[in-house]
Amino acid sequence: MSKTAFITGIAGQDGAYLAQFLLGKGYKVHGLVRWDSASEPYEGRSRINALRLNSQNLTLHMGDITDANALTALIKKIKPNEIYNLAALSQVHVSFQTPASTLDINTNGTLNILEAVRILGLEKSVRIYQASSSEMFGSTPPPQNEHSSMMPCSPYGVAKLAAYHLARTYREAYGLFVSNGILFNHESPLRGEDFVTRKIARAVVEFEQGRTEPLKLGNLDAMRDWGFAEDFVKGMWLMLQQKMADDFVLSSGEAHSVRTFVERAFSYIGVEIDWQGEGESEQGIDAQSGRVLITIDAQLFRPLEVNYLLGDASKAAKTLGWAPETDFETLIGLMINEERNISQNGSGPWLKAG
Ligand code: G4F
Repeated sequence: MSKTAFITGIAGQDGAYLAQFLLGKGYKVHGLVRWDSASEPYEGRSRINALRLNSQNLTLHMGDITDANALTALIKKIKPNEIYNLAALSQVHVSFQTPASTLDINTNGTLNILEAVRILGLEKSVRIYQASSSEMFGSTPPPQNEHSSMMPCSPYGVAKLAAYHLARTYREAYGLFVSNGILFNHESPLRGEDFVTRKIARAVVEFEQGRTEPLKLGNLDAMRDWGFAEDFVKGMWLMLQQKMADDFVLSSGEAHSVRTFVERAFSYIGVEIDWQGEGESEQGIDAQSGRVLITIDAQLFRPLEVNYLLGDASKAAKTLGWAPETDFETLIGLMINEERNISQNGSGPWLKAG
């Protein structure tokens, strides 16, 4: 008999790829969609539309991760074998402006899932994936793995760390099968437009098509371990296929600065960037034409920054047999190519027919 999965945050990048992956495995997939994710012109809508076209086995439910009663009722009705808790406020910079709602969504939202499973007595029949984050490591020096200290530097990181500990506590106290996936940055053409990789990929294509206004960026020197989201959702699923629940880092194992991402993305369209000036006056110039392509906007800096993330996913490799399949250069190329498709056709062939 086919398995049933419930994905909170199905309208997001990871939710869309995970739904596609699980549908391809014959799962019945139920997804929780926040009311404003389902309305135009929110970008999540296009991800959902793409999915809807593909399967009868997908059911979307309007709801909210912060509504404990409704969530409990929904889980009781769906009777999932697996729950993937991906719903979150995921923009780190926004979490500084909305710290209380970040904790409500990212921490209490997770608690609502754990409590629902416990209250409904589903401890033995449901497996839970909790979307933890490398932001929890914060200022801990690289490389980071499951044993590294957690020193978060944002309300987002703090909220995710509390959720991580709640998951571990429910695992030990009540025997819930709940695994934390500690995921380093993972990108794709489905990434929200205010994350730095998508912002850069989009701007590069716009420059290719005649954009004149420089791209404004913040901290160019932050180091991130960027992988491809589609590779990572397989790791989420693998975590729930193990005998025991556990916690796993998923990462590409390579770190690059934002500056390097910019350089490689422009180099993909044949433009070499020459950096001039310092601090807030620094500019990225087209080495050939002398045109200013990048400027710095102080407003895009965060009150506190995570400087260096580099994951060590050797535990996932050994235990899950998981490895990233898409390298940094390939990721940049596929993001730019899809951005070209989006600008020409209005949408890209992000999701394969499944
Ligand atoms: O793309 P970002 O906004 O991603 P960030 O903050 O690393 O968080 C992402 O990865 C986490 C996993 O480590 C997730 F948990 C989280 O939900 C999210 O998916 O920023 C990446 C870096 C930062 O250092 C930021 O300061 O890029 C720097 N940056 C420079 N200019 C910028 C910009 N970030 C954004 N969003 N926009 C800019 O203009």
